[in-house]
Amino acid sequence: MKPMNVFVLSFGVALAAPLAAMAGGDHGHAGHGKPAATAATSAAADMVDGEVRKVDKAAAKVTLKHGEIKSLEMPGMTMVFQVKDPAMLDAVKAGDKVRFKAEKAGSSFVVTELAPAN
Ligand SMILES: [Cu+2]
Repeated sequence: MKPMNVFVLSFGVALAAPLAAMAGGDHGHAGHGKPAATAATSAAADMVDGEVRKVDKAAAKVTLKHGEIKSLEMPGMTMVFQVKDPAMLDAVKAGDKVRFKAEKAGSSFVVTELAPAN
């Protein structure tokens, strides 16, 4: 019976390891979005990937599904942004993949740069 006990023991260890790794990875979510972007030193480091959901040029607003925005300490989500200049919205439409830069202005967020992703 001894060999069986050894087998059960090592199986238990092998199973526990990946579970521990998963739990740890979850906690790291907020801080470890895109290592490549962190390494970049240019202004492009602040650019965030997003996808246009809705354009409201009359109100100077755009709804973006965006990835993590480190500078605003915001996780990925879909939300409405003001745009600095409504003319910025001429270049994009719903469904477009974009890269943008946003900053906090009072209680709202303003997109200061917006460009098609490709
Ligand atoms: Cu957001």
